[in-house]
Amino acid sequence: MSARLLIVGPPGAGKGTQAAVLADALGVPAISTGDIFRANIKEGTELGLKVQEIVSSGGYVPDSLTNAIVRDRLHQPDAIDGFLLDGYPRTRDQVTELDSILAETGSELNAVVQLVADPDEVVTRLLKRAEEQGRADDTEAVIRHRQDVYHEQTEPVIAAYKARGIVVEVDGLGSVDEVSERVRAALADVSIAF
Ligand code: B4P
Repeated sequence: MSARLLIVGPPGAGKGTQAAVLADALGVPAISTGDIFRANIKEGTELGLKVQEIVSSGGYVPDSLTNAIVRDRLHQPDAIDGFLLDGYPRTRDQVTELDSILAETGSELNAVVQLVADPDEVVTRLLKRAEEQGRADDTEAVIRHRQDVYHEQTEPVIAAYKARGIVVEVDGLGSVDEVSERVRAALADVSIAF
């Protein structure tokens, strides 16, 4: 089905994990700005070199760079009829940009899935991922910094979407399957069934 969705939540809430499951079930592309930055860092592209230090330290990449990437990605043919954005928008300026991109195509967001998770539990998850994947931004100090940045810059984004009445809140604790089932049920409640 065609659906235009966002998934948001604090670092480690399970966004990337649930985005993959959800996008697959909906038949839309999952677009993760974090994955795009990591791929560019790995390949040593010009963008990768620009953002490497910012991402490793847990800060946000400047809106001008991030917005341009998402604008380009959303204009690709596979995203015209629907998409699941993972980790974007993360700032108020990015919300404004996404509104403008969608207005150009006469479309709008159907829902925002907010994953909620206890801060200490997510630190545990991310430290486990650090052992498995060795991500530069998964040390405890950087994770705590990412949580602070999320609180300052991304919670206002969620408030803005709540004011529009399109946020569905989902408990992110439990097994991956349990959380997926909660996401499915929460979206069914707002008539997004799959
Ligand atoms: P992201 O890639 O979005 O990083 P994240 O917040 O850690 O989420 P991620 O998707 O990786 O982890 P998840 O919660 O799924 O961003 C990384 C960086 O890129 C940012 O810090 C910033 O520098 C930059 N960036 C990205 N977007 C940007 C934007 N819009 N503007 C500016 N800068 C931007 O999963 C975490 C772990 O939990 C996984 O290991 C997973 O296996 C595990 N897990 C998931 N569900 C679980 C469950 N139910 N139980 C147990 N473990 C679970």
